[in-house]
Amino acid sequence: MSYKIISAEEAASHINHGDNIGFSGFTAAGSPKAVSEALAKRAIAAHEKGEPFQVGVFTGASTSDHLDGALARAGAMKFRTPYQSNKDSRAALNRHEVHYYDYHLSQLAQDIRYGFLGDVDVAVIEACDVTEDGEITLTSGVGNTPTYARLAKKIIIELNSYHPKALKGLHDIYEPADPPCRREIPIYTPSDRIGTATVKVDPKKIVGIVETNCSDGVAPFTPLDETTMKIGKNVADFLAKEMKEGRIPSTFLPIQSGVGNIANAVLGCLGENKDIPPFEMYTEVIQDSVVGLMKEGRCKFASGCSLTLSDGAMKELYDDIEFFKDKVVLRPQELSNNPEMVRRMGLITINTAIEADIFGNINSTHIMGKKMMNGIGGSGDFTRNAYISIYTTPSTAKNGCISAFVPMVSHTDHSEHSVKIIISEYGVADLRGKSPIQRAEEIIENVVHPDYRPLLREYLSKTKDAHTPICLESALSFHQAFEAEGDMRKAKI
Ligand code: 0RQ
Repeated sequence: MSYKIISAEEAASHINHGDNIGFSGFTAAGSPKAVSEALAKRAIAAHEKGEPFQVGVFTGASTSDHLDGALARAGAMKFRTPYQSNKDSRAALNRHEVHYYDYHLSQLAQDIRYGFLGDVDVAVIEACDVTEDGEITLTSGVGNTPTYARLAKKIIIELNSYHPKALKGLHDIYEPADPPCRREIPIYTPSDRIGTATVKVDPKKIVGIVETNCSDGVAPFTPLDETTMKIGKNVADFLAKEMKEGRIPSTFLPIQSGVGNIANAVLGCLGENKDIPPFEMYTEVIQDSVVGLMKEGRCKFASGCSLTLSDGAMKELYDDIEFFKDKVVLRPQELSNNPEMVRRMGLITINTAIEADIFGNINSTHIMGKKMMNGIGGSGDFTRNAYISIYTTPSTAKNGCISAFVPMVSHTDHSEHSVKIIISEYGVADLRGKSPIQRAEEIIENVVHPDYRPLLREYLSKTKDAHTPICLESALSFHQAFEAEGDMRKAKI
């Protein structure tokens, strides 16, 4: 190969203060690991000399501590988009040290192409292979890489030998044309392939290759607790009943499932419920549970943006790559989360809320309306366009001192007009076709923790002659009680 093999430090020296960098990957999967660490060291050295050094960071979604953590601790980020979940970057953006643009994952690539967010100066791309003519085979996550690679003035490749070259053929790389020339994206079922196996770039833009051998380091799931299992079972029972009663076709519909323990439990429960036929997924993150479900024949196909798998699950998949290769496709997030496909294929979408209000508005992002947790991620892409949009949440947090169901959400990500079903460990609130007062009664009686039902009934009874009976004086009383006394049960309605 005629590309120059360089150290991570030399690679970082190609990046200048003020540059915008597009990083490959989606979650820890496929995110660069070495160049970001070297860049953080470069920033620290510059700061010690009294020189400024900060870059703009575009990613697919969250990354790993090698990227968000290292750059946040070094004070090396001036700007960050579209989603993060690292504790140090979360702290930095809540302190306004990093300006965070929390944005729908499906839309970022096109907004960057439209020129809304400035240039992409450098793309840093994790690959398992690259050819002389600039064909890059990505690793476990795609994210926005095709757009970053095409727009960047310079490209740095992290060639990660942890991932086998046999991954070639797993990816489906495609960028839609921009308006006014855009046509429909011709994906009609989760397994349709419409693009190329590799990201093609001008080889002259590749300034060097950094060799690594490093897993994505995704943590395995914690053992499931009783609450999580009940939520999973409630989701599976609800979907089986919908199918039995003819509101979901007997062939079932593709599933989108969010990240985290609850999402993992929900998938496990769907797999176990034999009233639900073997299903397909059209989702963004393919998690550990999917590997087992595929081996058992319960999940027939998964289209996603990343294989966000713990090392153990990744080994299972890589050891049997030929079995999985015709059952998995990895696409750019512009396609895995595209509203056009979500609506066309009729996705059943399942995401987790931080809190919901009794009228069905959802807060996915802000703690007590102020502090950013992670970001909206793909939840908005999916919820608005779903066949059935489901939100799951435990009914309480922090030993019962926080109710997940409040009079008014302290921040709105998904409105009452898009949310169809809410599920907690207590049951299912079906909001379809219901007025605000009917939705409030459905939520209070079916999913709220019994400790909080009397308070919410009292709140609802306070305002008469109003289509949406909110009470301005006590709409945020649950949050005020938590901030003042550490317990929402002390709310004054
Ligand atoms: O706190 O970590 O201190 O224990 O919030 O809560 O219940 O463990 O839930 O890890 O699944 O995260 C919405 C953040 C849920 C996530 C959110 C506290 C709670 C705990 C985490 P601790 P859980 P999860 C596809 C779709 C947006 C993006 C999205 C998310 C911590 O699912 O980021 O949907 N979603 N993407 O104790 C104060 C409340 C609270 C609360 C929970 N009401 N007030 N704290 N907590 N409720 C994926 C992608 O887009 C990549």
